[in-house]
Order: sequence, then structure tokens, then C-alpha cells
Amino acid sequence: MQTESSTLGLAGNTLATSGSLKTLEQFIIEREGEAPGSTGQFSRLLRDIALAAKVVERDVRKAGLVDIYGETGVVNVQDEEQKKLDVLAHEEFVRALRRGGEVCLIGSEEHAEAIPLQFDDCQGKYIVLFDPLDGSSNIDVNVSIGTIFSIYKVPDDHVGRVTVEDALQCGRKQVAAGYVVYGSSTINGVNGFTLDPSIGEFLLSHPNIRTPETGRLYSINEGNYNSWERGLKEFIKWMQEDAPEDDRPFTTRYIGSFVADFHRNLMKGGIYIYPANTRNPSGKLRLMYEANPMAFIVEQAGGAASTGNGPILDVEPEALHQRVPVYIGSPDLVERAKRFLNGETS
Ligand code: FDP
Repeated sequence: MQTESSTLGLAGNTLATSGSLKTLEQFIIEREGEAPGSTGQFSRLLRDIALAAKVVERDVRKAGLVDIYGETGVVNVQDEEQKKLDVLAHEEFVRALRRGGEVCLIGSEEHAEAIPLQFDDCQGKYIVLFDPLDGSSNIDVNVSIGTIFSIYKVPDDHVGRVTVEDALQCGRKQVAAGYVVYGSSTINGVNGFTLDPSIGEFLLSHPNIRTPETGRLYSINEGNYNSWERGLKEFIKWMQEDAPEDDRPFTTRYIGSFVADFHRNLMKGGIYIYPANTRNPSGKLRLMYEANPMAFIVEQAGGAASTGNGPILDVEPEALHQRVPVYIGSPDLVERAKRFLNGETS
């Protein structure tokens, strides 16, 4: 399997029923079979993640029927109100990864510290960082939300004695990353799988996705306009200008769930921006389990991801929950955004 560097996009809950489609499990086994010396641990890890995703998808679907909407009354490490579904999703992923035995360290948006997992022989080779439920503010209103995950290897000399610092590896060292969109949309990573609810399997629905070179969608919370730097204001103005010769004005689309905004732009072409601003000098999104996995995916799909200064994947991590400005999407637009930030005007 090309697994050690592959990107995985798991599917949300749209229908894709075809007897001839390949299941996620078949896809993983085939790829793993191609990798010399593979032990099967990585395949089992992806299977565990897929299982947790199915359980969370079920919880998201029934949230309106049972008492799992709303806040827990607890504020998480990000100073945000924890939702009941945030906590449920966190617990489901931790449970699945703990049971599987391939992972020895977990970092989650919903937990202040990295969580070491203890096993009898402690031979798990992988570290998983994740945002169990991205777009929490959309949970109660039936708008797409999702899970984002990032997989790293335990450094060879730390297998069996991992430390929490091992979670802080540069984005380029990811061995895989993925996201799941729960809700009414189909989904892609580089390879996209859609959950067929009638058989409970993820099916390969979108192989080898490439994101468009450029696009006409931009996604940013314009309510923060006054706190943006000048170059960003100029870039947004450029996208809004009337210039039919190069297909402007662009169209704005902002769901407010990174995972869903990212997914749409990956498919259609565009740029998602969560910039630094005067209130949040490092932006809002978290490097380790939001920006890095999506940057890994977008680069493999032919796109780009930048902090505005340089590639997100080259940021040296200092803390599990550190934030980073994000410009991500079609390479042409990310490049243009960087030019505007540097004072150019086109
Ligand atoms: P949320 O706080 O609802 O979890 O990850 C943070 C995030 O959502 C992203 O999914 C989303 O794009 C962004 O924050 C929305 O932030 P704003 O409300 O500031 O636009």
C-alpha cells in the first residue's frame, strides 16, 4: 500500500449504491499488499477510524431525537463551550483507537494534553491527532460538520516509550490525513469514500481527486473585516471586482465548518481563509489537527496551503493546540493571496 504517504477522505452519509464499487477495507488491503514489509497495523488503524466515523455519523443523525444536542456546561481547552456531541465524538474515537492497539498517543481538540494509551506490549507505531467534531457551532442546526484527523509515526527509537512531545511533529511528517463530513454532502480527499447506509460500508466513490488550479469561490468570515490586515482587504476587494474577462466577481460561500467549506472548495476550486486578525493574532484554526491534515490533503490533490508567509506543512509545532493563519485551496488563489499580503495589487 502507498499507505505511508497516502491521503484518505472518508465519506459522509450520502447514498452511493453500486455493487461494483470498492469498499474502504478492500482499498486499504490492496494498497497495503503493495507495500513491502507491511505488518497490517496501518490498515487496522484506518479501519478503526472508519468504524469510529460510522458511530459518530449515527450519533449525528439521531442527535435531534435523543438528548445529545446542546452544551455540556464545560468550557474546553480552546475556551469554547463544549457541546455534547463534541464529547461523544471524542470518546468514540478514543475508544476505537484504544481498542485497536495500533496507536500509542492521541491528541484531541477536546483534551488539554496528549493522551498516552497503555497497552500490554506498547508496540503501537502510530500517533493520531484529531478534531473529533469540527464546526461545532453548526451542530444544533443540521449543517454539515465533520472529523479531521492526522496520522504520524512514532519515531523508531521511541516505539514502546512514546512521550507527549512525540505528538509535536512537523506537518510534512504526516503519513496520512483525512476528514469525514457528516451531513448531506458527498466527500473527497485524494481518494473519496461515501458511506452507503444500506450496507454500512464506505465505498470508493471518487478516486484520485485533483483540485482545480483556480476557482471562483472564496470562504472567509467577513464579519471580521475590520480586524484584517490591509493586504487581505485588498485581496478580497480584488475578488469582488467586476472583471468579466477573468471571471470576476467571485462568489462567497462560508458555512463556518472548516471541514465542509474545505470539502466544497476542494471539489469546485476556490480558497478558504481564516486569517490572523487583531483579536486572534495567530488566527483561529489549530495547526496540529485542523490545518496540517487539510494542508496534507490539499497538497496531494494539487492544491496549496499557506500561513500567508509559507507552507503550513513547514510550520514547526510548539504546542498541541497552537493556532495558525490558514490560506488553503486552489494553488493559483493561494499564491495570489500571498502576493496581496506582500503588498502587490493583482
Ligand atoms: P467551530 O468554532 O464552530 O468549531 O474549528 C473552528 C471552526 O468552527 C471552523 O470549523 C470554522 O471554519 C471556524 O471555526 C468558524 O469560525 P468563525 O465563527 O469565527 O467564522
